[in-house]
Amino acid sequence: MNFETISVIGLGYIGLPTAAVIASRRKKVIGVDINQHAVDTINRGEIHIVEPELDIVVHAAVKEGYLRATTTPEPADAFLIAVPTPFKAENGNDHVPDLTYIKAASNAIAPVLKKGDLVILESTSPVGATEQVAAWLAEARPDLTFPQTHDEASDIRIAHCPERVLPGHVVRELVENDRVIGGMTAKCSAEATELYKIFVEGECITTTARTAEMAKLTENSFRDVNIAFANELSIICDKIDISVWELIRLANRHPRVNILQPGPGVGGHCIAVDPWFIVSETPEEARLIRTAREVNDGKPQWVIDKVNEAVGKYLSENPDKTAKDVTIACFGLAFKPDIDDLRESPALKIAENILVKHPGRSLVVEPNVDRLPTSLVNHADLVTAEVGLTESTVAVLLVDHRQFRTLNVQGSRVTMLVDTRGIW
Ligand code: SAJ
Repeated sequence: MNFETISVIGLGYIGLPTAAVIASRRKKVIGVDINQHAVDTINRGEIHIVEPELDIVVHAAVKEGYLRATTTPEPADAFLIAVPTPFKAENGNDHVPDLTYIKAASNAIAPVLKKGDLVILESTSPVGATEQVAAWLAEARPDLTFPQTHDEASDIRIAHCPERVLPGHVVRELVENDRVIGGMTAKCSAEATELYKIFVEGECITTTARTAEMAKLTENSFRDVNIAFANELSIICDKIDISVWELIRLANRHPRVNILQPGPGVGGHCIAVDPWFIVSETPEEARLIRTAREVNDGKPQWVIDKVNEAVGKYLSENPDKTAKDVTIACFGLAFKPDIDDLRESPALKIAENILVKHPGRSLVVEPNVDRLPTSLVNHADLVTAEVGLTESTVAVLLVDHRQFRTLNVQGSRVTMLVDTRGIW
């Protein structure tokens, strides 16, 4: 199969880097997004998201004429769908996968599909979503045949190939990581493999669409369960007065033990979401996966309680003071170190909860943003790390950004410390 033109639907954190990397291999790429601002930005050779090295790749691809963005799908030989899959509340279940964006993307490309085209679903999806895409496309295009009815002889090939790249390392991981390729038929897998071979240096391993869907959910659930283990340990150790950081360092000396790091909770749009797709499908069986989600989702409140305890302790040791005299500084708002992404961030949630209610002075240190989010703008001042340390009574470390690792906290005037990352 010769892929002359490849279309990427959804130009976000995954779609845009994928489109740009394919274009860098001198393939014509048409990026499609409903966001006119994103489309205009990309067509100027600029980017609307933060990801190292991406600006250079997009700029070159647009300048050399291989990448173009538009709001309306155009004919292509292959379509990669990379749109969000959040969850929604439905019939008393708060975490049902929401396929609205995938359905909209399927309906948008259906009119331009032609015999011989390949459609790939990259969005993280509940098991069965690829078959659902095939059903939506077949409904919209009764003049074409699809794998669910015509097997290897179908006009259109369909596969699921989940993205697995780590934010902050996307451009490298897109090329280097292995890909799981789940075609609805063997031919679908083979053609999808050919497409990924254009830019993937890792291995392309084929399986069924359903197994590929489950593989992605499994990877993120595995990480969530392991982080929950670390977070639970941190709560246990706090109660029995043991340093969890030292404990994990020691336990990890065992050749078959590798405990992850506790923190203020699990953020981002993947690890805190995807395990629910398994729980939602098999609620009776997915007991450990559900509990891990609950442990990690409960951690921010535990940190908030710790901060309130620290303030209470300071006030009881200083009876002449009131809460108004206490300055609280939160260090970090992002969902993980060294990025500017505040979406689904436990650090932001904790900072909002503490600082919005605090009657005294509130400070935020976040070296990766130049202004506070609207939820905090009237409640706190964005300051440098030095100001945060010199002027606070209670310092709360929420994200282990590299700038915070070298701060001289012991030599500062901070009276109370709440360190959720163990770097101070
Ligand atoms: N975290 C901890 N302790 C740890 C590791 C992480 O508290 O030891 C927290 C982070 O601070 C953050 C959250 O977990 O709040 C998630 O961060 P992450 O770096 O583990 O993962 P993401 O969400 O940035 O990316 C994950 C990756 N999945 C796996 O590592 C299995 C990535 O490869 C996926 O492509 C991505 O999800 C995705 O898009 O699904």
